[in-house]
Amino acid sequence: MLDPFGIRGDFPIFDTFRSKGEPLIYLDNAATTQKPAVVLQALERYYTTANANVHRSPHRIGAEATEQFERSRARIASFIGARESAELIFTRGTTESLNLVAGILAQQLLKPGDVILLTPSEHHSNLVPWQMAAERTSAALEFVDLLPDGTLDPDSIRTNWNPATRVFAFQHASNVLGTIYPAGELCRIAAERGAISVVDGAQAVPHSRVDVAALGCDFYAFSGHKMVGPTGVGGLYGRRGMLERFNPIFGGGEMIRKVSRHHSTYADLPHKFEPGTPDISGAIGLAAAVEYLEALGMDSIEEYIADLTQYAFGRLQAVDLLTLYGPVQGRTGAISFNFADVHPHDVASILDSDGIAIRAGHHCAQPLMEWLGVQSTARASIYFYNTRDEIDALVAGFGKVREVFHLGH
Ligand code: C6P
Repeated sequence: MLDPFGIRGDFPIFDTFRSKGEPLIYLDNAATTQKPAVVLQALERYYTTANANVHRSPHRIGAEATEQFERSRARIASFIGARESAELIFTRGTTESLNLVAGILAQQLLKPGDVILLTPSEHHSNLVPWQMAAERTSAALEFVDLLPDGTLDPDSIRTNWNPATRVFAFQHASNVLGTIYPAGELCRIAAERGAISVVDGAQAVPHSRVDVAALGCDFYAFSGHKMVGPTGVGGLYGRRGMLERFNPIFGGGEMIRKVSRHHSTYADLPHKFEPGTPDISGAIGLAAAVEYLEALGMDSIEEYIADLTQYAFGRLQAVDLLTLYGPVQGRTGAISFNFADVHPHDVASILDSDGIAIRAGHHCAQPLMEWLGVQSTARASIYFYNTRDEIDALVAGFGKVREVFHLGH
């Protein structure tokens, strides 16, 4: 089992708050995670020892920057189980990755009458780009049903499959319900029926060992900042066959082989999908994050988060007037709830006055809020540096909310 107290020493922000004498109980990890010193040092080291543009400059420092950037790609690609580093496109994060896939498929695949299949629990990042693609192509959006606890029934997806489905886009884990969906089985259903699978892995990669090749997905999107990496960098995995099949939709420097006045040919993978100067330090910082996670062990991280989440669920279930959403088992550390009829923003503000940081709102999943029959929820989300003491403090915090709103015990 991981030792969260030792691990917390790796994250300078906890020392910063301790030395200010302010508590920081950070339970907003599904929004973004804190950064360990090794990631911050990797960013500084790059800028102080090897800063240059990549793939362009003939000088030594340019070669060094390119070498570090491509080594980072290989490290991250291997972390997610890609067969080769050319299958990893650097992007700004999950949102950009999903927009890139949806834009490509809208331009080069989808036709009127085609179906894009989604789940009702998608983050707006895996919904709005498909709405745009549907508008552009006159394709239709369809949604699978969620079971009452927010899980999916693969058999009913098989039974109700519309043969016009060209794309099945779904999240690997929900940022609201915490549900982990059976991504491998869903990708298989799509593949057997000739549809392209697009997986939003924003909430899965930080929590468990993801192996995109074993999942058999066509595309897989993730963000660095939710897995102790820097903001502004993430990735789109694309199976080689898929990435070769499609042309880039953004043009510019370094994604070309030959440019004449009226025509261009494109570079090899992965560069044809990476126009312009990439986030070099971000990629290097993300590789440092991946190394940090691997040193702790993704299996140990998953086990620790599962254990603490079960502890949190047990304690929260015992809190009177608290409604919890999502499944008890088979989930990540994102726990959404409502407390009596107190507005989630008020709950979050009162907890914040005790140094407890949680999120409140629709969590960029408005159709899911509609499905739950609520406007918004509060959400505590756990990562591997959280402790049982912090969960206890969260539970105690509801006492203060009760007092402020004069709710009975
Ligand atoms: N969810 C949350 O607080 P970006 O912003 O591109 O890094 O990730 C977007 C995204 C896509 N899919 C899922 C399932 C997500 O959870 C997120 C980000 C954050 O829940 C910010 S809204």
